[in-house]
Amino acid sequence: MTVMKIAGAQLGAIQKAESRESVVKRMIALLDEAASKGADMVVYPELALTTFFPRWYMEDQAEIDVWFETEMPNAATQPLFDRARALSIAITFGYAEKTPDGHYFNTSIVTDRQANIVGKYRKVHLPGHSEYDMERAFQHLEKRYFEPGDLGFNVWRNEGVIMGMAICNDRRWPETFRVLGLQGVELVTIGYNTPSVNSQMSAEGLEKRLFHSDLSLQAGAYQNSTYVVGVAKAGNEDGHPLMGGSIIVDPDGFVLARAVTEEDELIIAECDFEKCAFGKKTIFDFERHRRIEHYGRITSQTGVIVEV
Ligand code: CDT
Repeated sequence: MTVMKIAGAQLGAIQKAESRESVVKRMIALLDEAASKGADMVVYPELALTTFFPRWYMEDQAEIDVWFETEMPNAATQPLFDRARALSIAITFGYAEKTPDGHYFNTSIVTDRQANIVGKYRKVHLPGHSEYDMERAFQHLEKRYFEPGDLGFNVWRNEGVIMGMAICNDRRWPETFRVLGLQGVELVTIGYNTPSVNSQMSAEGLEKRLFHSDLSLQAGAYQNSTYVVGVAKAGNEDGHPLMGGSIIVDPDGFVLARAVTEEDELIIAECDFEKCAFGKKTIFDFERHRRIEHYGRITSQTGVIVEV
């Protein structure tokens, strides 16, 4: 039986001018707080080391490359790995990755408690657009700066638990969770940067966005009988608000912990992975109940085909 205390380390705003070194100090402060609360693992957001740069339109490759990491760990993040090892806490966080052969991904890694990287995921579902869109009040240029992930949705047995990762927009797609669920996943960690209310949106707009995030994370957890930890980068980044709403969800879909601010904030919950077994053996016993002869469209088509 494996029980782990899992913490979500929500990060508040990171301004364009804030250095990676400064952000890593904030991440270490949250790691220390997690250690003081007995955490075994800390989950950080998508693109945790910098501002959410895909909101900025750039053409110059050198200007773009500034936001990418060419190795992990590197000089800026080594102190985080060192502290995690010293505290014996596994970590997972997102960053922009440039590979040695020049490919660009929105990536996350997970470590064991000795700070060894044991898993890597590259974001599959890239939202937004690739060219400057005059119609939009705010740009979301992930399709410009990243290629779709080429690693698929994998799991790793880490610290005795079957873990998988997804990133932000991936959480809105049931396929993400089901592919992980089919590999017996027990913990899905998901960092995100989701735009929040701006001057053109109402408070109801924010309520709806938070609801959709909860709905996606809770449904993914329940329908695959897995713990899910969703962690935000939140707050106002250079005039661009990001919503908070980080949550830890149990395999029944219930929220165990929830962030209440849009700042650096730690949430924590004890996760008894034995609790994943019940759903996997009963209502979501995939082996007994799935009818794959009717699921062909899931992998053979992308858009809607109306034939009637
Ligand atoms: N980072 C990320 O994937 N954000 C998206 C916002 C999409 S709005 C164009 C999300 O699904 O939260």
